[in-house]
Amino acid sequence: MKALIIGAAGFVGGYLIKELSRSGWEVHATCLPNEEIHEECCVHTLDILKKEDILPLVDEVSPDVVYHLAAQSSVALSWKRPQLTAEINIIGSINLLEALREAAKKDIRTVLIGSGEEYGYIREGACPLTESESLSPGNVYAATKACQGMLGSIYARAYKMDIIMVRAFNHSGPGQASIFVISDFCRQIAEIENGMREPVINVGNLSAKRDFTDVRDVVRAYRLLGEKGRTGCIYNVGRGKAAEIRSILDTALSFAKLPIEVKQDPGRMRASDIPLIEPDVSRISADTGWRAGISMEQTVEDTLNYWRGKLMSYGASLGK
Ligand code: A2R
Repeated sequence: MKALIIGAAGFVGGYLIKELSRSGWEVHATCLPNEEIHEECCVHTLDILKKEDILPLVDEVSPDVVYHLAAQSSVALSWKRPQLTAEINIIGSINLLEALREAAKKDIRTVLIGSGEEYGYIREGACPLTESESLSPGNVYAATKACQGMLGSIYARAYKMDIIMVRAFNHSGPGQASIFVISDFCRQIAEIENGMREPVINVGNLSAKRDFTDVRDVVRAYRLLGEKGRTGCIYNVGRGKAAEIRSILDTALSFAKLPIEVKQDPGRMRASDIPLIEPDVSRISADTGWRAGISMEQTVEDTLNYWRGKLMSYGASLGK
């Protein structure tokens, strides 16, 4: 099997390259001209807003499966730069779909990566959320991803294209930016252990329950969907068992090398925090056999060790 991963220089891309390569796939991956891809594969540069560049690349690589990861993926930035977010996530996706529609190879499977955020303001009692639950996006990023998914369904039906839509719930692991909660806790703990800050961890709402999956499980789901997913289908990807943020914090603190005080930071509280978000993952399980296998404890421990290593090499570079 030959894959073309669009937007592979981000958090998930490297893991997906490794997962596919390990499973014997030939992997081609794109990044923006100012980015780098460190995993072994055939690297191409591509900006999905330059629509004339996409078709020649697709025809040159002639992949069996295209994974579309390229996005403006920050919710916070989507409020500040709504036009940019819509341009990359909607127009960029249309550019890709149009190129795939015109590609010489007609049986390319496309996996569009969307988000659990698309469900948004969910009604009481809706969890676990099945893929048929209505979408009520609560931020600009989520709206653009819902739109991407709708476009995928439209192209699949209208042009008989082999397109699969994914709604990925929270995923985490070593290498993730510290704007995400597990990475944020782990980074703060590593900084405290390294003497870079007082032994106080700042936290937001600890009672919210969210569904966390290790990124290494998530990319395995993406591979299996590329191999066994049903054309035109939408798939939730998540553990299917939400955890209270408090329990994630407790797990992270249990790995800390010194006692740490917990401080609620009003700046980290969100006015409209939905108490529980949990997907139903029976569809992906039934169609591919996938289930999350890596425990939340393992994800937290590995992420903490990642930050410890990163701060150590940063310290070493400063001659500390
Ligand atoms: O924004 P940057 O400079 O970090 O680059 C991102 C890249 N990207 C683009 N690639 C091609 N053409 C564009 N016009 C364009 N704009 C941005 O897509 C970044 O390298 C990559 C997306 O990676 P992350 O933001 O790290 O997302 P992650 O966590 O790998 O998630 C993969 C997918 C995304 O569609 C998320 O929205 C979804 O999974 O949850």
